[in-house]
Amino acid sequence: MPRIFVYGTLMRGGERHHALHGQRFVGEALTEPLYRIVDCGTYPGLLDLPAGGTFVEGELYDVDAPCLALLDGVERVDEGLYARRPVRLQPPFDRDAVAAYYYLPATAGLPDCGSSWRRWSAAKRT
Ligand code: PCA
Repeated sequence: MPRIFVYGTLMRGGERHHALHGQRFVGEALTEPLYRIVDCGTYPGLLDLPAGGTFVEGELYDVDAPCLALLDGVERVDEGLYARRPVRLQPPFDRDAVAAYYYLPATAGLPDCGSSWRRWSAAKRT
């Protein structure tokens, strides 16, 4: 079963969490400090930043094939909005093959969310 790291609207309490209905929640997870998340408006975008990124907080799920296809649709993979690619997590998940949705469009000028979309978006609402 593919294992997916979600860091934005797919997390519990997020607007698109329903797309993970019935899938197995594995646990909360942190990436290695190789990434950045930016605020794309109403959702975050994950970027690769090998030379000085931060860790990102998220959740892990084991998903079945129909769910994976649904997630690719929700994240508009075929339109080039996100790409599902391997992501590196901290222990105890560092040996697992895990994928995440990376944001593909240009991100110049988009605010940096730090390590947590949940905290960032909560602060925006207040
Ligand atoms: N949904 C996906 C990628 C960004 C977003 O808002 C996720 O939660 O991981």
